Amino acid sequence: MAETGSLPQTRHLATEIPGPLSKAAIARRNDAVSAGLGMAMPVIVKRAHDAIIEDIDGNRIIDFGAGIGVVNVGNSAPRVVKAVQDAVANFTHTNFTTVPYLEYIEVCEALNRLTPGSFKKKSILQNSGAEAVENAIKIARHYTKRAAVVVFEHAYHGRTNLTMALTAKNIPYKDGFGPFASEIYRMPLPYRFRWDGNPDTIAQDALEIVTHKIEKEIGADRVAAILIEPVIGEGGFIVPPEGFMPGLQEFATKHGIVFIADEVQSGFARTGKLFAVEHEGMTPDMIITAKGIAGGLPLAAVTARAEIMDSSHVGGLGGTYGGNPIACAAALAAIKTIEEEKLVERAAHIGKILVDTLNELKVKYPVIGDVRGRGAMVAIELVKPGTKDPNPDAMTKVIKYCQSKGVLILTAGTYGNVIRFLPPIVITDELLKDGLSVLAEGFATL
Ligand code: PLZ
Repeated sequence: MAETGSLPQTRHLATEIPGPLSKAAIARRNDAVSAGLGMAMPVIVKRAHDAIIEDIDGNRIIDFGAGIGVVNVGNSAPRVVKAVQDAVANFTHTNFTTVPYLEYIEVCEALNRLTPGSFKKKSILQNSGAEAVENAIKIARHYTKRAAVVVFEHAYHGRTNLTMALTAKNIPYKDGFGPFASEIYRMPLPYRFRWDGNPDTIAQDALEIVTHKIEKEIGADRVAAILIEPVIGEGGFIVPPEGFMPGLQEFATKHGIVFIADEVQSGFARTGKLFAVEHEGMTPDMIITAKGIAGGLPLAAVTARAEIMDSSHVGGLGGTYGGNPIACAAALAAIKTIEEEKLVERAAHIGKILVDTLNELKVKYPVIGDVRGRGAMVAIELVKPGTKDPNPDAMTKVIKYCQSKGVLILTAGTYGNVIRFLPPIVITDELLKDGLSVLAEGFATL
């Protein structure tokens, strides 16, 4: 199904960016909407198909962000649009714990089938990644009858009170928003680019530090869960070194700790596997999914071993909208799109183009300190040339240049110096290369 709605998959500048209509609408935005919300790109969207966003001035912008890794199957993916239209005409809401419906059951069946691990699994559905993370911790605590939760440096898990506590970075996520939930313990993360120790033994060394800290500072038998992003997302697309996560899971299993993978950003074909943990052949006890699961509709899930999911009392889990039928229909269509359009393979192909091109740029521009990622989840970290000092100014200049030429690129990183690439996985090679050529121009202007 190569339909692209009615939007040509080419970049086109009709006005300067932002154009006059966007400027006027953004003035209204600033007047009506809380100043606490950021704005990555100053344009107002009119419609979007596949990897092109058209703004209200008629500019066609290349989408390298996919709504922060959400529309992996493309903006307004044809199967998703059709499924939503059909579903909304049948019923809009009953609440699954009032009157159940098949779409919810089928999404859970799909998750239980698609997530790694041949053991019996069960799922619940929620509205957002943060809500799913909250539920994952709730369930793991109830199951283990323990309180402590282990998280890592550079982690991002959401903006609710518990998930702010789980998140590492103060500005902008936590500052002034506390007090935060207790019993959260943060461990060092082996961040290869910034690791002082021996790069050859990084996984083993980090593992020793972390397990020692858990045993001596918390007590392994007090820990309910170890929670980690298999590719650290907002923290800067850091890939934990091979062996670190499997070693952690082994430690967790030995001590009766629930090992949880937060695949909210890395999941659903993004990294060239359906789930990022598959790169190391892992089968986490529990997997949290959201974003890419439903092609742009709000849906999230917790999937885990059946005995963990069944440990809560009846009525202990729930929520008014969790697993909304329209979002579930969208998820079934998104999953079908991933399978039928072979988007897992496609993500690996996109990743190769990205990494090859970015490595060429790295040779030419010493401001690029590191190129890293998995599949179509790739980032570059910008530094002051010849050092590892973060260079957020260069990042801002390059991003602004790209925006002015009609390319939307997102940032990330604890030090605010990472440019991340998360295009819809249906992006054509031509459009991807056009966007990357604009990026190269951006580096040339520095
Ligand atoms: N876990 C790994 O990446 C969301 C945040 C955008 P929600 N990341 C994008 C922003 O600035 O608010 C995310 C994630 C990981 C959890 C979440 C939270 O998912 O759907 O935003 O709640």
